[in-house]
Amino acid sequence: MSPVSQSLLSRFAVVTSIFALLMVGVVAATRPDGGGSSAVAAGPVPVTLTEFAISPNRVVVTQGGSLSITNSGSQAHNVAITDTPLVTSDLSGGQTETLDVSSLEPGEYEIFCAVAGHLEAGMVGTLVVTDGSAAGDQAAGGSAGGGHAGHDDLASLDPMGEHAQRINKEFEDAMSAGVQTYLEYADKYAAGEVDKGNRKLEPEILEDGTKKFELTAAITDWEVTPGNIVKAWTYNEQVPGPWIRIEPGEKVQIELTNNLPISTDIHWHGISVPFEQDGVAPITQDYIRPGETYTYEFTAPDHPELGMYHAHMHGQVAIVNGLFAVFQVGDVDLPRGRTISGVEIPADLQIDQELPIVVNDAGVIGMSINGKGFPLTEPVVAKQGEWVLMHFYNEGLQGHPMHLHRQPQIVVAKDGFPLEAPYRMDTIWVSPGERYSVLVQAQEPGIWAFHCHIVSHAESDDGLFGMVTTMIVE
Ligand SMILES: [Cu+2]
Repeated sequence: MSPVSQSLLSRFAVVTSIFALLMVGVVAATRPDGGGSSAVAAGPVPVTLTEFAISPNRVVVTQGGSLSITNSGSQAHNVAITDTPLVTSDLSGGQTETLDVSSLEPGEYEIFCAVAGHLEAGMVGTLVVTDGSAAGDQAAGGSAGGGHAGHDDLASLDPMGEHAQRINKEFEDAMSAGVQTYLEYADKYAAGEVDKGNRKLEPEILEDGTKKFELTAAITDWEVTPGNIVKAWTYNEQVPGPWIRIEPGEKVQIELTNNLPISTDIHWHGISVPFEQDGVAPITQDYIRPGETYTYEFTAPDHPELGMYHAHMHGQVAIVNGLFAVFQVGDVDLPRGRTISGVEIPADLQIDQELPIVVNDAGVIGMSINGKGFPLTEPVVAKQGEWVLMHFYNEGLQGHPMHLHRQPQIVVAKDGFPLEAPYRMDTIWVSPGERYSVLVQAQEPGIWAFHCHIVSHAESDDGLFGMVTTMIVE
């Protein structure tokens, strides 16, 4: 275990025991309380879908009833009931549909969103069908072990009541367990024990100096969160795919073998290439069909560019499921010797680490940073005083405001183009297709939260998830 996570874990342990002490005090003050069961409505029971949660997480309905399901998210969602034929249609954002569940006998059922990847992202819950008796309803609301109460329930709880205590304990335990696992994985990352993406791809140098890179696109196993292995669409079996780095003016060949079940292509997003190399089948080239190998060939621009590469063909499936990666030509120009909103950038600035931060929010990968969802996300680890150059890339379907605690971020480039007037910020909105390059000095020791600030992309009833990591300053 590295010293930093050891100290972090012990700090974490201190926080946990403070909580425990507080809880003793609170438990001593509790009084009996029977609240907390979600109300059994006479009409359809409302259920809300968002990215990626079903609220309430424990839905209680009287036998013979129905659910009124509203998608309040921005992606398509549905609700299916495991081991039954019951399922809604795919609802787009804002749509509501009533699901008749009158065919179900009293009991507990699993409900989930059947859109690929959404169950894994957290869209799973419990449906309790009661027999309509008062005792049955109370049992439904009060039964333990059925997951956390949805947030909708919390307003009805007596904060000092026993039921609230139990629910709060579930929230705390889930939160603590996630953080503990994350810190354990921080050590595994430090030891090189985690399979990760963005690995730099070494080229073969051809006789005339051309750099030749080899890629294979296929559907392969990828661990998104601990133990959750999905069928990802990958380049060279990693998400994000290999980081390709070349210098301005270099000649390159990229040979792609397509082992996917559908045709593909590669678009060099943000890179100046000739028309016929732009990778938009069938406009600029023919489809690269399953089993075929195709070679892209071009001379890199004579100036630095910061791009990405991804499938263009059927991108709404291929990209979000993992076919995306970093393509970099040379180094982004940095504002050396300038002071930006109080942050002095040395004239002789040396970059200690350059890191892609590739975000995605859909497909089997789901809410993620560099192909991993919390608690399997990798921390940014730096020594105090070091400079880290991070490049944000958004390969998802939504914008994400990326927020780093305490350490200033100086935006030095947009889409790889150096800014005339670099600026400082702590939260940067990165839209799909965009790149932002930020210079970060590790200033203050600690484990600083670093996450998307659309909080439902970062937390669920099960604690932190998705687009959350930290910057660990040693
Ligand atoms: Cu987000």
